[in-house]
Amino acid sequence: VQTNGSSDSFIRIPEIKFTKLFINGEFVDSISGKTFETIDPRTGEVIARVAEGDNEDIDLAVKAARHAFDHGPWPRLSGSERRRIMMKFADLIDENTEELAALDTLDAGKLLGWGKTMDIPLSAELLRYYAGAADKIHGETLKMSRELQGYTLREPVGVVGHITPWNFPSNVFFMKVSPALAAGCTMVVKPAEQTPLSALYNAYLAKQAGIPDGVINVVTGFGPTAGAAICSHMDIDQVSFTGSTEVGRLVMQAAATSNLKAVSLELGGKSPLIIFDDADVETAADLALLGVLYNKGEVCAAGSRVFVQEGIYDEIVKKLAEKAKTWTVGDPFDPTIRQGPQVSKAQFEKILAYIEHGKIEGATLLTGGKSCCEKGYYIEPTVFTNVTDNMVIAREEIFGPVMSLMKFKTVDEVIKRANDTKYGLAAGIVTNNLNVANTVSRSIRAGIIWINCYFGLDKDCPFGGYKMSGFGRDLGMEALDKYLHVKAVVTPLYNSPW
Ligand code: TXE
Repeated sequence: VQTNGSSDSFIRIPEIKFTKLFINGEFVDSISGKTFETIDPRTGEVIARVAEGDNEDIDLAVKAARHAFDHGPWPRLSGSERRRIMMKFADLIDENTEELAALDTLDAGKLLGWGKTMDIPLSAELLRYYAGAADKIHGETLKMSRELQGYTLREPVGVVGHITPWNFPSNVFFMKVSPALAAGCTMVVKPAEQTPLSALYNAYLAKQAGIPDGVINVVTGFGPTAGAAICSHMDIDQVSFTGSTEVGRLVMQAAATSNLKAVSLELGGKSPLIIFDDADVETAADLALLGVLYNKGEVCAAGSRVFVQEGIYDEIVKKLAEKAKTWTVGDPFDPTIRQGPQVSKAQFEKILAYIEHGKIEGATLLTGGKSCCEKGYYIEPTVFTNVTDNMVIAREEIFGPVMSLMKFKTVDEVIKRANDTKYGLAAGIVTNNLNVANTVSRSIRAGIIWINCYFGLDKDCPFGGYKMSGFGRDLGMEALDKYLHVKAVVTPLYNSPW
């Protein structure tokens, strides 16, 4: 592991322009006047204090969104008008790429280089992708079997609550906001308390683009207060949540005991990457490291369980050890660094506790295994070998740069073991054997399968889970459906009495 803390010349800290709630087109203080600290994970120091929204602020934001939905222009505009405004919004995201990427680097410890070339451009592309669909939302003519004629309309579901996590603050914001905008919904967004800054900046850009007041409201604050208020609100029609499985359960409970609002959940994972004997060792090792170290392992689809077939196992172990040593950890503003700090002290400590657990359970530490750098929440890329299926590090989502390596013999065996998890978000397969790739991809119960790649994801590719990884899809045209009701309209065909 190479660390870097020496030169500050590459760091350009962005100015923090927006720290208040964004309700009905205005930046306002929280009703209580309370604020909370957002922390720089590179140092543990405070970046800024941000307005702390609670029940009453959510209520105000919902009233604004409801008014904008029931009486405002947004749902009534033609699809092409909505498209035009969303395209403008996307252009503004592009123009502010530097600033937005730097905010996520500061708030979440994400690599600035990746933010500028991947996260923020994808955010703009998400807006454009769904903008392109805004004028193509239509129903179908029904083939009725009796003497009736019928057709369907697709109408916006109404006021949507989006609750987002801290690992991809910009991308998840736009994965949810863009299709909801295209559908004609209005919304309240509650970003994660660890990373509130880019969401507020996005709200500002939305206004500049001409999104009418009340359509996008952003209430920063904590989960058990502001987040819970969204889930139990009687006037929110749908909630779209990305976060932990534990909180996903609370979201459903609150929806069930309030107004039965529709729910979609994108939750955790413990995804398998399966490397077969015929794989190229170099490529497979690179994929395995990327799968678990990308975004410092803070990825719901991380390939954290790596199954390697026995014939290639020793070579892969050797290669992983070599490659992990060259993986640089340090300041995420530095373009030469590959891994920044974990998002928060809580996550940092949680990951280190899992690493200790792995050692106690008897797994062998191949690389890493401890924190690094003088300050901040940095952890070495950590690879455990000799992991067994029932160890805690093989079963629970660690959400950090920690790989569990396991050996297998046959295709049937690895399918069974890969599926032996409560999660079902993603899986990777490395092989040149088409039959094996086809058999395994159809047998794994997960929402996305990557063959000879990992994180092959784009705006057009539906993303979501099986089992306790949740339900409903973000991305792709499937995500648009989430924000649309289907209404059937029926008339008699020949003046019949009914
Ligand atoms: O998640 P939370 P945390 C997993 C990952 C991580 C663990 C804990 O394993 O280590 O979850 O992270 C809001 N009602 N993922 O504690 O709490 C919260 O404010 C309504 C996987 O940060 O689930 C934030 O906006 N909302 C994941 C969002 O939920 C509530 C991404 C996520 O936070 C709430 C993040 C409540 N009662 C963590 N309590 C993924 N799927 O990518 C919290 N929130």
